[in-house]
Amino acid sequence: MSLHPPVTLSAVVLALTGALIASPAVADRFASEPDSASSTSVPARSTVPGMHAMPATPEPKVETLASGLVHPWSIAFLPDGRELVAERAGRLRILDDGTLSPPVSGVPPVLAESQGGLFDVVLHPDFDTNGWLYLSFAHGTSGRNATRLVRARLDGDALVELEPLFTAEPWKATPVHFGGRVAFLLDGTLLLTLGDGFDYREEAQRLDNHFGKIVRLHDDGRVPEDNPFVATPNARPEIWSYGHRNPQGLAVVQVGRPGAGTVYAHEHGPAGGDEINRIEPGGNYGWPIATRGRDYSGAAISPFEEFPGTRAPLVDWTPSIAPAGLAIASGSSFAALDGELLVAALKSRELRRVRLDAAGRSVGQAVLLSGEGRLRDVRSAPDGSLRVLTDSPNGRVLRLSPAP
Ligand SMILES: [Ca+2]
Repeated sequence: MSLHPPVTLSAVVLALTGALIASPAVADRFASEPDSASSTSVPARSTVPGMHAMPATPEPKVETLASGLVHPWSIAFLPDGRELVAERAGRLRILDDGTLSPPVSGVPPVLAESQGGLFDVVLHPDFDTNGWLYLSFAHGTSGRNATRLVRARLDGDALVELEPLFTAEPWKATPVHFGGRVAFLLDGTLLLTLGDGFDYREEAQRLDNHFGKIVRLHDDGRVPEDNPFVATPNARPEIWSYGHRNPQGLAVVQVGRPGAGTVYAHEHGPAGGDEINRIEPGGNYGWPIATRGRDYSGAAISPFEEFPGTRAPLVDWTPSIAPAGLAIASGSSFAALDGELLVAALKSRELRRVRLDAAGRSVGQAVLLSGEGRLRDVRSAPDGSLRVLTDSPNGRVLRLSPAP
């Protein structure tokens, strides 16, 4: 018997894992994932679920502000009117009056494979005075990676003073289901969404890891003392909510709005079971115990669509639309949309409006935009217009405003 059997076993497992991940057969394993580039599924409109009667959708005016972006993932608005666009390939660009800058220097290396890459770019609420911007991305290799959050300052065309703030643990061996959305709460702390890594879904129900979680941090990465599980033995203290699959939409109702501070997130189900949830501290959002989704094989994941102790979604989309970005309409120019959730969808290739009642139930859905391909993100711009990012190797930034 070897003196070091664990080392030998680990080496074998690592080698096998690496070989498996690199093989086309296993890459195809993720082909049904709506976030994978190989996905080309376009359902007929009649199969799109969840549509209810709504007041007539205003026909927006659509302008293309930029094109030629490689899978743009998020956009942020600088105080001087310029916009920052994150491309999944690992580049940050400045959009200035219709002109895209060369890539900003100083962006950390990202794992730009499969679903990995540069994800969110979000400004600190006090960006005007402190200059911090936050980036989330896939860090590592296809066989050993994690979602990471950093902050840095923008100095001209460079990121400086880069500070790593958080890296999800443990590392995973799948290049998919990273989560990666970031949003600040009204108290100045921030939330970061983390996916279940696809192969680790049971871990979403355990508190000793970061798979399938939303975590909450101070703006400098410290753990807030009032996080819900700081006193729970063996729990990761960063956890804010758990039981998520792959949350790629996150939005907070802003000050002065009804329900200020309310947090909404959406997440990809497997085949079916896409959800919008209202996120509350300590909440268990059910995955994979409670879901309406099924495995891509058609096999049941769980016999339970609801389960005691888990939060039911506000909205379930079965079949899936593949929600990938979320904004809350401010109404400052799209008065008809005021307060609605706006969802960018990959698979159904649409920007969807979701109207909620005071109890948070979906009382109406409608399509605001379609025909532009897979949509990755939607944001409310300071002037009340919307930005929509198309998910493509030749991705675009669209500006939506009410037609005159
Ligand atoms: Ca759920």
